[in-house]
Amino acid sequence: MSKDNPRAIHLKDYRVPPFLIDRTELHFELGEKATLVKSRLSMRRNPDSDEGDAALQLHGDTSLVLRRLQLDGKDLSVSDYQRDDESLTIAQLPDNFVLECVTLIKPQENTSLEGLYKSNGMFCTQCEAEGFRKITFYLDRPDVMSVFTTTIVANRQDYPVLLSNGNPVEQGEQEDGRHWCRWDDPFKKPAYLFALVAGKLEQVDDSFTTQSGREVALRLFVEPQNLDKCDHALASLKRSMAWDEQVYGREYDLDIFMIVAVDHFNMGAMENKGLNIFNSSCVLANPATTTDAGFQRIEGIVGHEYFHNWSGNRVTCRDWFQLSLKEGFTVFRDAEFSADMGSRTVKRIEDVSLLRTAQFAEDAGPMAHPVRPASYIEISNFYTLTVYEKGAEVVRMIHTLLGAEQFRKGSDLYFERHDGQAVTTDDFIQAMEDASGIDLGQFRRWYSQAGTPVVEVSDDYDAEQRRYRLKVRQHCPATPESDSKQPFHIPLAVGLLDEQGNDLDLGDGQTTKILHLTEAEQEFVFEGIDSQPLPSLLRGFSAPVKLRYPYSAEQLVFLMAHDSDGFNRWDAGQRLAVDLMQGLISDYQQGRELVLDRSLVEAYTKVLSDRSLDPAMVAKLLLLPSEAYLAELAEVIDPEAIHLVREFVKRELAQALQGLLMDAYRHNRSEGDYQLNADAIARRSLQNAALSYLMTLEQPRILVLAQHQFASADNMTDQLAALSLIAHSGFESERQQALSEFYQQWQQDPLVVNQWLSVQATSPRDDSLTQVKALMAQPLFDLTNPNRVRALIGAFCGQNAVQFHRADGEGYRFLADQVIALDKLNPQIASRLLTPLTRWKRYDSRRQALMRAQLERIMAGELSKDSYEIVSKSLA
Ligand code: 0A1
Ligand code: ZN
Repeated sequence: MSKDNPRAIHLKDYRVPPFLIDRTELHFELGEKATLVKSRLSMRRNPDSDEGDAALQLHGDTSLVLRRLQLDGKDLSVSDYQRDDESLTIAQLPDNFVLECVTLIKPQENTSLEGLYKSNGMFCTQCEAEGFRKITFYLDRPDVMSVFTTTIVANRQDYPVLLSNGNPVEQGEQEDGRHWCRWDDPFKKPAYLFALVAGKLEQVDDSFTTQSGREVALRLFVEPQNLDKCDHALASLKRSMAWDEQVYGREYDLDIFMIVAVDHFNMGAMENKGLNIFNSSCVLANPATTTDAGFQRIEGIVGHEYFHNWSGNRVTCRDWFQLSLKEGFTVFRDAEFSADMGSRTVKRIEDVSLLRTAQFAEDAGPMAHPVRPASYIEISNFYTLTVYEKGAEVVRMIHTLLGAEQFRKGSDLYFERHDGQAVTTDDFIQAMEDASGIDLGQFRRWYSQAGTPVVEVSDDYDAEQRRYRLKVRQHCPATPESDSKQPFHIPLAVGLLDEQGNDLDLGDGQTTKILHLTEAEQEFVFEGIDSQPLPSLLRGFSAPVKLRYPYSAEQLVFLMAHDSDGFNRWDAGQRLAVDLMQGLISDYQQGRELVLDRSLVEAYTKVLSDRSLDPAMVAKLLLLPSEAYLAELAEVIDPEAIHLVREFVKRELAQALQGLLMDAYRHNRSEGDYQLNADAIARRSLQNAALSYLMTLEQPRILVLAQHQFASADNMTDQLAALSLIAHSGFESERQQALSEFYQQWQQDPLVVNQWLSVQATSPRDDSLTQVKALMAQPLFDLTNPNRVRALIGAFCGQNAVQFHRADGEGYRFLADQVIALDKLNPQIASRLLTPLTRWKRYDSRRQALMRAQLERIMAGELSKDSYEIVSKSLA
């Protein structure tokens, strides 16, 4: 992109809106060739604005065809307003006025999936962050909140269901085969929460009685073939509603809550007021087609969107820099909900794994930004792991610092003080401070400073004085926004173990103590300690930092067996495996023979032999650090060495532990008696973890086990696990047969076909790029369907490091080709796909040059703002 490079928008330039919209009346006439949108906006000058008699500048995309504009009932002519690519400006307006506008749009041609578009013949919308301006001219910013009334007119035959936000108030028939429906949303909301759906949909009904005794109708709309996949989402929704009442005292506010499932969707789901729209992959489920992880994911996302009704909708963001106000808080809420519904430790392990691999990598790359960014070119690029996941960690730390009770007082105050307002992350912290009396002054730096702090701990023990000391240093590497960082306020949860592995009493019966790190260097002294303790540091991952402490292998094995903190027991295993694997990676690079240290075998033997452990925990303990995590930790990433070493360790462990693994497999396998509960899920996870180790042995008898599991499975967890092991194995004809049988069985189900594509895209075999290209050429592939793109291109480039980073650079060329093609269709998906290329500086010089060359090739063409921002920042 050479001409007119897009400009950055800065937080420091924020100004209150010069105009407000009290009432928004919308009228849609949906048509196959075009859709007519009439708006009637009751507006006034904002008394809080200092911009005097400023002109009104409405947002509006170039694609809008303006048919008519009226001010207080009088037509405006072309000379009364100005239009450019992004806006429409009207000067000399009175203090109060009604603006009426007629625009024409073409949803059927909208492949960006922002604004109003069509998915499988159904009309639907996605307005966050700035999609409403593709529907009509408006003040499309979150601090302009208005009540909406929406009338939808459409052909009854093709669009029997007409939905929008709020409550249905009127409906009727016309003589031309069209019908209409009017919706009224009494709650003020910004335009990003507007939604409209029209289509041939079936519905499943349920209801929920709130704590104050109001009955709320719950309605899930799906395409007819998906009616058997609705129960889980509805059950999850009811659990979410009850949980938010119990834990946060938050009740639902409308008489109806609707969810619609659509196949074409850029993100996971959207919290539109009263009318959530979901990517079908994040809501539809049944045991035959959905894995256990899928079920859990859906429960979490349904909860997330529902929780937004308070944290996001009733109280929303002042501007998009405050995105983490709603997202960080809501991710924290959904994580706690999932922890309460299942295993708290397992949920924590999963969330921390994601944070430590993907978010830490983001923090170390060219797109690193604070939880509250200071500037952006395209806001869609800032729906990131930093804003969501690190943002949730920051809220979690506030919870840790305040304790559950004070935190609840803080959230009550926040909701009460700001109900109906658009506010900032600082307002959130202020409410927490005001309610608890705890000073969060220094803590606020977590919102303004990017980067992952490193915490280095050393210790010494004085037997004579019975004194134990921890010395702690923190520093944070430079990131694009700043080279030097002020110390963070880090809550470091610590326990001390005696020689038997029991927790020491750290005062008042406390076995875990929160140390407040606030300076670059600090010392913490523990008195009355009878013998040298072993520290258990950063329990529960109490802060999003990299912790360094020189544990020996022996100490880690001890922590794995004894730490009372479940998360740290798992993390000790990860540290042990990481240390060994890093050694092996360097052995491999220097051509030395690979030999696996016995400590890991011993540790895993204990884990597998301990029948008292929860099988879900055993499965987690057995899972070796991922290739992505090892890459994140590496100085210079060597994808091939990482992959080969991890496979080597897995095979060595499988060889040494064959008997125990086979026992674990047999003991946890249940045939023909499918259940979806915590115990059954845990057993399946251990069974499949064991099988995955055993398959590395490449023994025909194990292949037979996997084939039997594949053929006899009564659930997708077992079938897909077996398929992927067989498909990634060296058994050539068997893999082809399994892949083709699976496709035959599931070709009618697009969500399962996506899983089938991903299995092939993530194969470490040398032919996987060729396979991916062949699959793209088949009619089932569709570049305008983001789920297909993610399942195939996204999975290959983002989850198959060893093949994507092929030494010949063909993986990079492939990604660049796809981004160039996709950027014209769907800029959000194109720019998200780019992530793996942005990390080029982490690789060896040969790969660096190859990756850079592809980024430059992309940069040379016409680019969307989305992709321009990512590529230009990567090359800077
Ligand atoms: N707010 C939604 C997800 C979402 C994010 C970005 C979007 O467009 C840029 C659209 C939807 C959520 O957190 O669930
Ligand atoms: Zn969200």
